[in-house]
This record gives sequence, C-alpha cells and structure tokens, in this order.
Amino acid sequence: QRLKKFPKNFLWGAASAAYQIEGAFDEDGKGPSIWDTFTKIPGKTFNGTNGDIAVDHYHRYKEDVRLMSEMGLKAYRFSIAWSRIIPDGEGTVNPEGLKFYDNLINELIKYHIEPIVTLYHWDIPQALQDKYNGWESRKTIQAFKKYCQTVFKAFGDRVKYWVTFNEQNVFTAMGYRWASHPPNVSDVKRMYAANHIVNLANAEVINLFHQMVPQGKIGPSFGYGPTYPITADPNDVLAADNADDFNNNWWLDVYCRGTYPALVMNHLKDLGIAPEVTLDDEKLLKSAKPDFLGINYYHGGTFQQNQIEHPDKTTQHEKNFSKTDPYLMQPKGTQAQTPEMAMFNNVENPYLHKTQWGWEIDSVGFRISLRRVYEKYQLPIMVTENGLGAQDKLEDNNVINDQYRIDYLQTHITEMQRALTDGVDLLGYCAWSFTDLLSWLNGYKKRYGFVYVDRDDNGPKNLTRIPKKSFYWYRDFIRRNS
Ligand code: GCO
Repeated sequence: QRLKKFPKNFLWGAASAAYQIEGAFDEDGKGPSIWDTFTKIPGKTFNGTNGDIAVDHYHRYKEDVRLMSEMGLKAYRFSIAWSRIIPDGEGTVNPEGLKFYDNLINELIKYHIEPIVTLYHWDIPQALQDKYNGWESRKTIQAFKKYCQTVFKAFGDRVKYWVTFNEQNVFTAMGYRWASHPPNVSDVKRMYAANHIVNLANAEVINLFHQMVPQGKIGPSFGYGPTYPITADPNDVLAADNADDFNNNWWLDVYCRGTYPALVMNHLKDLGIAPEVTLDDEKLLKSAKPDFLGINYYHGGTFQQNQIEHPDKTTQHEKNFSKTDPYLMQPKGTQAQTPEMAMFNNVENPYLHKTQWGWEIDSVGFRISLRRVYEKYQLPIMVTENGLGAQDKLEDNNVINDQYRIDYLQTHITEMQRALTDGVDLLGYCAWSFTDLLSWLNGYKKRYGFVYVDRDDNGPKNLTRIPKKSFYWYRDFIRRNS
C-alpha cells in the first residue's frame, strides 16, 4: 500500500496537563483544586506523591518552550488550571493566574508553536466541590461557563484550538466508580449523574465558544479504546458491541449527535441508575456541535459473553494503583461489580504484548480506532494523546536510551498514516508527553516524556531537563514530516 504523505501543516505536537507539570500549587493566588486535596490523603497515590512542585513548569516554562522549539514542535497541548484563574471557582478572577498563561501562550507563539488549550484536565476548584458537590450539580455548569468565558476573552485572539474536557470517561470512572481519583466516590448512579452534568457543561461551552471565538475550533478529548470480541461466536461479538456502547458511544454519541445510545440508556433505566435528562437538556445537547474530536489513544479491550462468574482477585492496593485500568470499565478477569457491567466481560487478548503497567500495546488498534470514529461521526480528528509510560533510566553521561518509546511511537505513527491513507481526516498528533511529569497515581516511576526531568518520588533533585533519545528521533521525524 502506498502511504499518503502527512500534510505540510500537520500539527506535530506533544501534550501535558497543569497539575502534572506546573507545581507552584499555592503561588500567585492560586486556589486549591480537588487534586491538591486528594493527593494529601495518605495511601491514595504511589509513595504519597503530589503536584506541589511537580516538574516546576510554572517557573521553568521558558526553558521548556525553548526545548520545544529545539525539537521543532508545531503544536503544544497544555491545560489551564481553573483555580489559578478563579481561585474559588466562581468568584473573582485572579489576574496573576491569567498572566501566567498569557506569558506561556506568547512564548509559544514567539517560536511558532501552535497552542492547543485544554479547559479541564481533572482539576476542579476544591471550593466548588465543597459548595456544590462539583460535577454533581448544575450550579457548577454556570461556574465553568464563567471560567471559560474569561479565558476565551483573554486568549481567544491567539489560541485557535481548544479542548473542553479531557477524558471525561476516565475522570468520571476513576472519580465516581473506583474512588481512585477525587472526589473519591464509589457509586455508579452518581457517576452517571455527574457525566450528564459534564455533558451539559461541554455543550454550553461549545456554544459559548462559537459565539465568542467564531474563527476558532473546539472539541472534547476522549480516551478511546476499540472493543474486540474474543472469538467469532456471535455472543462474544455482541459482548464487544455492548462494551463499545458502554465504554465509547455513551460519550461519543452525546458529543457528536446529542443523544445517548438507546441500549445503554434503557439498561440504566431498568436498573434505576440512569441520569435525569430533561427536554431542555436534550435540546442543548443537540445544539452543540464540536469542530473536531480529540482522541487519546492508549489501548483497547477484548470482550467475551458474560457467562462465567469470576471471583474478584484484585486487592485494594491493585485497585488503587496500576491495576485499575482507567480506559476500561472493569479490571480483567474480575466479576462484574455493578449490574450494568454484566453485559460484557473484559478478557486478555492473547495476541498483544503489554507495557510495564500491563497496558496492551496495539498499534493496529490505533488505525482501527481512527477509522471507526471517523466513519461514525465524520468529524476531523486531532490525536490529543498517545505515548508509552515506562521506567526510564538515566545512564552515565546523561543518556536516556528509550528506544522502546521510539519503537512505540514509530509503529503508532505508521498506523496513523495508514488511517490517513484510508481517508481519515486528521489535524494533528500530540504525543503524551513533552517533559516527564507526575503520573496521577504512579508518581515519577512511570514516565512518558521526550525530556527527562531529574527528580523522583522523594522530591526534586535539581529538576534538570535532559532530552532523551526519543527527543532527537521526534525532532528528525518532524523535520522530514515523515
Ligand atoms: C498517568 C496517566 C496520565 C494520563 C493523562 C490522561 O500515568 O497518570 O497515564 O499521564 O495519560 O493525564 O490525559
């Protein structure tokens, strides 16, 4: 097959999230977010790590942007910390918070790097959690709109690409099903209710953006995983379809079509855990059209009809840490813990190798994902995340030989190019991540960056930035655009 070339203006980028890189958690008027609070609860994160300092990007953004330009990045995706802009979530705007992002955006533009801004990467202001129960209240939608209006007004002249919510599927599952992210809840009814509120906030903000920044583009970023049946038994195929509806379409249909998939909705109603959807809600959801869809791709899942009841062998520790797979509804080989999961059973895929964290490595699944999503929704796609988490080793002479990351990226980018050749409309590709950063639950053991940061779970050494081998590989790749 002759591969189509990547267009000249293809956005080769890398990504990050505020809490994972910035540090300066209480500086210049920033208010606490739910992550500032949650990470201080003993036992919640690996080695008790938190984002108080992270990789100190707040003070080192100039150095980081210079490295991005050395690498030849065309785009940089980062998130704004809501509680820097409005410390209590809904009250007074903090000019120093705006200033930081204003400086960062100008610095990027100086080096011709396209900023891609995520509005919400999981860090709702703690004050809104305390006052309204966060995403469980419609009042939070108003607060979110005010914050978005503030940043659209401040940066809409320079930032063309905006992401509304990062991985709504992940932060709601981890936060309200598994209690392994804040707000530390394990209640599926509340999970579905919070999802509906976030969907409304997403729609409101897309409509607001189209009024305020008509020349810009906005869409959500979804943590997508293709679903495969374990055999050709039609019952297994059905199970994979069910998983697709519960894991993917439950969100994507709402984003792109303004409706919930009937299968899931009916099933949830039967169980008495469906969200309450008013006629006005339906109208709102239908009115908002994203300009593109952000896809974060790590891996998919393989499914089997659910006939065998497996004993739950997962320990609490495993649930809290790496074994809880944020991209799937249930840990592998465990029994359906809530009734709505009984329609599919997640099993091992015998054809795939795994990362050190047990995530399947599936580059072909990336092509499948892009094709499925594009065929179904016909929206341009921006790959907003893809990458490999590994335990990198700093060797003598400041060498980090992450050939495994290069292999991962190379095979995934090749499959993306095949998807492009198949006809998928692609805007760009942001590798996760630019520098090493705090893994929400895995501290600094799990690293994703092109740039090594010299620190560990116990704290900063000197936070020196050291380009890894993959840095030079991506730089050369971007130069050739192939
Ligand atoms: C981790 C996670 C994150 C996510 C990202 C999702 O190890 O904490 O993998 O880095 O990939 O935040 O958007």
